[in-house]
Amino acid sequence: MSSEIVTNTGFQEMGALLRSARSIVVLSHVRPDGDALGSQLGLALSLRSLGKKVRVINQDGVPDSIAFLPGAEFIEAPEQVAAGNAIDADIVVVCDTASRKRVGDDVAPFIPEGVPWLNIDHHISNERYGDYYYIDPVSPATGQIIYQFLKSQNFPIDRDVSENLFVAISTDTGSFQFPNTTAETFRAGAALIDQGAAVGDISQALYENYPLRRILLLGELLKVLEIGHGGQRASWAMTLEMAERLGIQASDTDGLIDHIRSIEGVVVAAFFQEGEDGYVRASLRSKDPRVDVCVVCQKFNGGGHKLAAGVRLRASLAEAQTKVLNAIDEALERSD
Ligand SMILES: [Mn+2]
Repeated sequence: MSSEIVTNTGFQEMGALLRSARSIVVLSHVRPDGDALGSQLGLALSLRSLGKKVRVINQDGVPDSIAFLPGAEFIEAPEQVAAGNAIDADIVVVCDTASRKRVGDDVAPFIPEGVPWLNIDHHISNERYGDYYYIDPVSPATGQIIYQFLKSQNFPIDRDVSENLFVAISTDTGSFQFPNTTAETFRAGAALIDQGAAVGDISQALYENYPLRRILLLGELLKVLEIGHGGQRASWAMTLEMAERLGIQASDTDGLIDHIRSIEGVVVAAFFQEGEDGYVRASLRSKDPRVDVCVVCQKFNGGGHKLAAGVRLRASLAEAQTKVLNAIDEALERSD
């Protein structure tokens, strides 16, 4: 797979589109993470400073873990939009969202027809939807693309914009550690700190403020840890029973997979989560670019990045584990 920027536009044209718009809707994906909401809000607050009317909508609202993001109160869940506050927009911007469908079935009905879409993302599996798309799969975070875009257009980057974009980049790079982190990422981080992002406070809010239930879940997961493929594969699964007993919320599990990715000798880590909806969600991480977990997930209609991908399977937990773990083992086999 190529690692070139995939686009039918460029920062100049994107800047012109947004400058000429009066009213703008900014979206991202369901179950938003730090990069999704940080990118949405960073862009939206900058556009608001330019005098634009901006709506920020997310199907699942703001998870507690990132509710500290400046401007989080502007994010509307579909219920709020439905409460008689119809959307008028000249353009729709979608951040960090690999397919149109991941915007969410509850958001889609509120998006006005016949309005151009601008899709800004870094997922290699992005479906290139929208009238305009700018996909940079080398960028470790959509927040880094948004930063570069705002800077190129001299759009305002104040303290609130900086903090949102810093969170976006920090969370998608494992705090500037994952292999997708480049000198460009540190330059963007440094510039955002210059503009007012408080790195110590942000890092504490992100990484030293977990609810106790998350740590208790970690204890349960350690008991069901499975190592396979000669020590190259690690996996664990959260059952519905565990989630209910501990009161686990969607964002509580973000990043837990890093514990098993960090094991010596492990190349691929997998985290299975049994859902109430009859689906099993699998998150995969790879430490070796020759073992592409995006390709593994695409087998089951998921996607993401080479080293971090996910998929939802309609199956029992045991079935999902068998299917995905076999596919991982095949990928590991091919790389030997
Ligand atoms: Mn992202």
